[in-house]
Amino acid sequence: MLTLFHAPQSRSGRILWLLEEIGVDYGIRYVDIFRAMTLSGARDPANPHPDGKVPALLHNRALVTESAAIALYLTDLHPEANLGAPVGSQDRGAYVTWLAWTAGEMEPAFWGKISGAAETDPNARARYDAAIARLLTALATGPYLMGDRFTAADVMIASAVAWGREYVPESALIDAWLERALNRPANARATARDGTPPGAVQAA
Ligand SMILES: N[C@@H](CCC(=O)N[C@@H](CS)C(=O)NCC(=O)O)C(=O)O
Repeated sequence: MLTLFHAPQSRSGRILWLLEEIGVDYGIRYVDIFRAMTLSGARDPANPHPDGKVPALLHNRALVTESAAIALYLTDLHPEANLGAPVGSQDRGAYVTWLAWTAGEMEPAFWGKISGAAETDPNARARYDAAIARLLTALATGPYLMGDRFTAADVMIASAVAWGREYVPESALIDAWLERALNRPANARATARDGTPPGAVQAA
């Protein structure tokens, strides 16, 4: 049994999308989180994540946290979905590299841009420029990050880029890739299950 601990409009949305892509049975436990950008919400005692964050995935009694680790865990668990790359396959190196890159390089690089550090700190600027260059280089071959095949790397990175689109340079390549990825039926199903954060104004 797979259970995703999820908070609406947060990083766990990308795992919701991935679970829909895989097409496996899963349950969602909606939990509250502290939201630093709006100073709202609070750590939820029902959330087993050791830091009170999302995503957290419970597979039977095994707890997995960190988006990249969860993506790897799920695509290894369900190789038939062809969204990852099995150990020993030709694509494995590139696949684990993309997943580790999202957490180790892309997110810190984007936060450097969002916080303004990239405007004043040459190291933050270089890290951001390198992240954008790596994305554009992959998409110049495309149509997906790993070539012809849509993978969980596209889920992870497209969801982050879509969230922070204004912090990523204008690019027809990026826009076309985002459209291809975000228009997938599994993303629509995930969006429908995403939910509304507590206290948010509901659309009329
Ligand atoms: N590196 C973690 C980051 C998780 C994270 O920061 N999640 C945010 C939601 S977008 C959260 O749960 N924040 C609650 C808190 O900071 O207490 C991952 O990718 O899984």
